[in-house]
Amino acid sequence: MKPGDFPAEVIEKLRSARSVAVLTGAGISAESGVPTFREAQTGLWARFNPEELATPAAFRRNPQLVWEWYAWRRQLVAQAVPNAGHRALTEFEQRIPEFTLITQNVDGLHQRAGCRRVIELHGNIRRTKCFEENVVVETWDETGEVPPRCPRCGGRLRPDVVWFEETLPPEALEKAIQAAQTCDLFLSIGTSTVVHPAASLPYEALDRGGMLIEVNPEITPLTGNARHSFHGPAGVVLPALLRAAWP
Ligand code: BV8
Repeated sequence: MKPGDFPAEVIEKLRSARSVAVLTGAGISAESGVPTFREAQTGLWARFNPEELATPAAFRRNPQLVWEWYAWRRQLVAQAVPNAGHRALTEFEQRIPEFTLITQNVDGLHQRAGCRRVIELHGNIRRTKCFEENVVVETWDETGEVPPRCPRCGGRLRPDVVWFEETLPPEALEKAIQAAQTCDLFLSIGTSTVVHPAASLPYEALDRGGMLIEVNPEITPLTGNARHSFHGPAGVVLPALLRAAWP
């Protein structure tokens, strides 16, 4: 995509916007080699659907299986580096007075790209917490037991992510809704917009007159509601949009 490919009203909106809110999903990390949620069911994990692995019930049923799935994803994230899409959003943050980045991703790549105002709606795979006490645990004895045990209560350890049927961190969700309701421009990037309550955020912006723009190679349930939908990879579209707005 070339800077000239963007409608003038989008460039004008970006340059004049006081407040911009962005929602990202797994698609923005795809070009960093982190499988999207749908793709995370490849190879030996193809036998499971995500909701089977990412729920408290799945962990109670087979804690070793769930821990190892997250250990596999954690090493993929550890090897990944932020891509041009992540870096472009960090530059947007530096040029827009009020910029809020809301992510469903648990990979921490936005922060590693230097983005400061990141709201993690679904937690972070690089943190670990106690399944019983629900508090983050920094260190534990590697006894070989999988999952390892909490050094305080002996409960099992789990990734500090939000599983299906678990409520989101109230403060993060409140801030995200606030940002969506008060933005001039809402960007939905690399998300299939099927998982709630994250998927309702673009509509919070729409309902209050915010301009909605989508970046996704595919059509999503949101596409029909977006003022503009740029069908390309985030790592290509976002740098081009940045150059178009601030040549
Ligand atoms: C809750 C962390 C209260 C863990 C995740 C209302 C209606 C229907 C259902 C519900 C509802 N409200 C609640 C529910 C239930 C459920 C839900 O939404 N279910 C869905 C499946 C219908 N929600 C919950 O359970 C939430 N909790 O509501 O608590 C409660 C309590 C008890 C009982 C009921 C409710 C918790 C949701 C959070 C779950 N945790 N992640 C982990 O990561 O392991 S969700 C996880 O999946 C991700 O975080 C993300 O949110 C989602 C995946 O979506 P995407 O990120 O969009 O990824 P996906 O692979 O789908 O798509 C990638 C997209 O990128 C594609 O469109 C593709 O085209 C595009 N793409 C690809 N390459 C690129 C690209 N785009 C740009 N550039 C590229 N290069």
